[in-house]
Amino acid sequence: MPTIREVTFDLFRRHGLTTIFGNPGSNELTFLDGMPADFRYILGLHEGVVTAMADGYAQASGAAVLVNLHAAAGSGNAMGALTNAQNSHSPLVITAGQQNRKHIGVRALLTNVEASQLPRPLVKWSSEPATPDDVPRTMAEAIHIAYSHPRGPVYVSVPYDDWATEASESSEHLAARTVSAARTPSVAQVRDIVARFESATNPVLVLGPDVDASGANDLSVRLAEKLSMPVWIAPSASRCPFPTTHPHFRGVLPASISGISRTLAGHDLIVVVGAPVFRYHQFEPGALLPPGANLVQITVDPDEAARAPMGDAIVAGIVETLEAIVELLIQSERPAPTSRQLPPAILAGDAPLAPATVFDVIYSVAPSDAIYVKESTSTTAIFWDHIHLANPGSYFFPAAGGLGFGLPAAVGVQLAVPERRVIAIIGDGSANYALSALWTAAQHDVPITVIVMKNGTYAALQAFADAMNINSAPGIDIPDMSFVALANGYGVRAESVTNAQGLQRALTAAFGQNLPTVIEVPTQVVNPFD
Ligand code: TZD
Ligand code: CA
Repeated sequence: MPTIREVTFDLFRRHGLTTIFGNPGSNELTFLDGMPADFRYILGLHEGVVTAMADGYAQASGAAVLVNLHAAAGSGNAMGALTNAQNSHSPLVITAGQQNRKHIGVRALLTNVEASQLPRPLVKWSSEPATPDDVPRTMAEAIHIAYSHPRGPVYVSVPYDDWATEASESSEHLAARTVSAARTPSVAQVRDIVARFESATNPVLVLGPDVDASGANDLSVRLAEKLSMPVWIAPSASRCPFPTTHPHFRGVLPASISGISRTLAGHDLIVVVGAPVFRYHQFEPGALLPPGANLVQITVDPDEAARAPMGDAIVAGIVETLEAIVELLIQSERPAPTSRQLPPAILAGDAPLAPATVFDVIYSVAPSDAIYVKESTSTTAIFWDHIHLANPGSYFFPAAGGLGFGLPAAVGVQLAVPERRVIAIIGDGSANYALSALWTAAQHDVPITVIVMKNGTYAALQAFADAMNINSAPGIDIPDMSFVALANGYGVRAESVTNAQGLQRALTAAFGQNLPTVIEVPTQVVNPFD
């Protein structure tokens, strides 16, 4: 009989899980020893980096991916990154090594005490198989749970002495199994929402990250056009679900209760697709909805549906639901929304540059299908006015706001989508939470272009402090860093630019070759609430 290890690798292979993002320890070596040649191992130097790389890879590829972490301390290091992966419904199949079964009870060094409890509540499901011969079945269960909607990270702890055990005959069925679920809404659900749309006089569409994750971007365009509706992106956007070049596009909703009801005033029907209602951030209480408005949410996540404080919800597949609605709707006679006014592009200036100028310069030289991974917190609103995204899968931002996502996620996205250029726009604060991702990029020649927005401070925190009347909090400025020296230390080419022309030249050079590049840009401090 084959070993448990052989059966498990075969299971992974049958599910297309042949890329492993990992950081090893002694407990993981028996699993990794003699890894089959058709698997590739991407080493990250910290488990937060490993997990965020895998998150970017999973989101950009639309498929599950394997993560191999060290036991307790290693898994603990991944928790921040798991907050984002959980919120983005990323199917990460995380395996962690465990001490020898005979050594767990005495808590030998590197034991994962109560291993299945450790990653909760940030994983959908976690387990440590009760017996060695249940490892392959548990791993199959993990894969099916990660893929069932709403997708999400799962965690399996395996004692290192299990892998060499002989597999039982019953494991032969595992690799061939499939699990599928119906995701089509009922006829009554579809008729109800179509009737609501048809009786509304001024409906509006609000789209969230799961529209992009489901590949329903084009369907959203058809829905918006059929009803001549304006389109907003749901607050705290972590993906771009709608072409921002489309005349119906209005922008990203503010992330506060009163900000949303103010922005959507005048609409009598708000239809939210693929987002929680709502991912608020700054606490600005007020009416949950504008006067006279009703809300309907279409989501893949029953939890998102249940916890919303207002409106009705339908839990079903996004593509399936939008297809059924678009099919039944008749074309509205309302005049179509016209394009919003955008600020003119400014391609000149000296350092410190305005963030708007940095984005104008990037947009003027970047390929039109570039993918942006963004983690520069004070410049998000400016980004949406200056960088225009026409294609699905073009934007990724930490889904739970946990910093340390951007740099490693850019590496993961680029590995998943080698045919498109990945541009990472990262704050000087954010870069430090996962800087060692640069080393992985250098080792694998992952050709990401990283723009570090160096304003010397945690600008978003300063803005919050101002808004909350806090004027003497420590720990907000971060001066005296050289990202050229830091990047060089990890083997990545880097330069600092002093004006818009220099930025343009540096970007053109970066896009002309197939290696990672870091471009440090001194930037002006901006207030994201202005
Ligand atoms: N730690 C983690 C893991 N996630 C967080 N969100 C924070 C701390 C708190 N935080 C924010 O929410 S924004 C921010 C911090 C520290 C400042 C980030 O600074 P930056 O960007 O330089 O990346 P800006 O544009 O200067 O704000
Ligand atoms: Ca900063």
